[in-house]
Amino acid sequence: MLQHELLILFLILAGIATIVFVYVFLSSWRLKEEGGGMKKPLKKRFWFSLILVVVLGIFATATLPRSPYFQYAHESPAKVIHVDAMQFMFYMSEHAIDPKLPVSENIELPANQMVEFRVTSLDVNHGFGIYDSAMHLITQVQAMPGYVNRLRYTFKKPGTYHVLCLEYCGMGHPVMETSFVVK
Ligand SMILES: [Cu+2]
Repeated sequence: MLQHELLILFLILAGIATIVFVYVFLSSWRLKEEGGGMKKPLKKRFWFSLILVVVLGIFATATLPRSPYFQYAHESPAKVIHVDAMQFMFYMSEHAIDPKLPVSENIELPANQMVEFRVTSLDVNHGFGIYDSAMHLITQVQAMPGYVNRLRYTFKKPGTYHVLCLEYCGMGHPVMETSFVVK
């Protein structure tokens, strides 16, 4: 919800900035007729910036709705998985994990339904990277002490998925991994 309000606030501020921009440009047009106004290289830069803004605007409008944040904003997950990273392993559970006595469970997730991982760390920064059975990275999020990062994803294919740490976290980093099953 907050994201939506921020987007509207951003659009309003961007609109105001555009109006000011156009006003300055038009008044420099007028100055030109009076012998002042923008110098040539400045005018070129203006057009370049304007085209850049329009192109980026079109790109953002076309791609932002497809980002997971917008796509899943109003959906609730079929399953929530808690993930606690710790040197040098991952704890995964369907229940909240006790940091003093972390316990892992075997995880089975439904295919074609959105699941949410709530990812945090019990010590240093780690990365929570999910790989498919062919070891292609499909999605990832940071595991940070003091923060819970939510990663929402819909698995299309059943199979075994692997989790690797994506942030160098110490000597045992290369062996920091786990896996779960999608049915
Ligand atoms: Cu690591």
